[in-house]
Amino acid sequence: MLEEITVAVAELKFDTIRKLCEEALKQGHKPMEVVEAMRKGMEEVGRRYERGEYFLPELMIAGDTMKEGMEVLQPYLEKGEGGARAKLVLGTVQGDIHDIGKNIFAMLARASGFEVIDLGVDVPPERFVEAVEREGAAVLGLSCLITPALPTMRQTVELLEKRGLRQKVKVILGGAPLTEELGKKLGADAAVNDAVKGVEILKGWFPKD
Ligand code: B12
Repeated sequence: MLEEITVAVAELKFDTIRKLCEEALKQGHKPMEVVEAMRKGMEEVGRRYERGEYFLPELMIAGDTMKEGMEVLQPYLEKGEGGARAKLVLGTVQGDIHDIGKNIFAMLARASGFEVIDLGVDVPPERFVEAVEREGAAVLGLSCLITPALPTMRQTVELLEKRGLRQKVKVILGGAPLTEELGKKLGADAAVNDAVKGVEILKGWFPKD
């Protein structure tokens, strides 16, 4: 079933994804297993794009297909613990408009009791820093999927430092190209390519009292 979902995303089967996700949940698969199956399909879409078999329109249909599937899963992912552990400002960095992974992380963080202020996509460093200051956020989460936009993550951290806010806020980076090592180079406290791991890190930073 999960494999079928991966193939459906890779083959851009927008019309069947909803049914497949519902079926997988009925069969007892966890919502995050279904998300992961779709994410694998997206990886295959990326490979086909690199090989010149898919073009921009196919990337767009793939994005819509995964969003359609996420609509089925959203209510299950949002079922949460309630209460607020900490405030998190989140967004996709300037130069990048990918938001599916960011939105998944936002849902999971909310379900774990974090208040998420989502600034959307293509967010310049200045807007992130302003929001952290205005909201008194304890965490800044930055998402990035394309390598040319990675330096903006570093610039955002540097601007936090300049404004004297870096000590007050934990910075977590996420997105397919991120590794722990790269995260360190970019000046973050953590970097992951998996939303579940990201939320585990947040919970470690802000345990429930
Ligand atoms: C769908 C897609 C699109 C859609 C995006 C739709 C949308 N609303 O997001 C559209 C069509 C808009 C698009 C556009 C482009 N894309 Co595109 N796209 C993809 C594709 C196929 C899937 C991305 C995706 O959603 N994956 C599924 C999600 C669930 O995975 P994820 O994002 O990694 O998120 C997970 C984790 O990383 C984590 N996470 C994510 N963010 C955060 C944040 C935090 C704080 C935390 C803790 C965790 C976390 O949680 C998620 C769940 O575990 C990828 C292929 C790939 N291999 O990723 C290419 C890909 C990312 N795109 C690529 C490119 C080149 C482009 C374009 C430049 C194409 C063009 N010529 O115009 C443009 C970019 C425009 C721009 N300025 O941003 C390249 C990037 C190459 C690179 N290394 O730079 C890729 C890798 C394809 C490829 N193999 O070449 N794309």
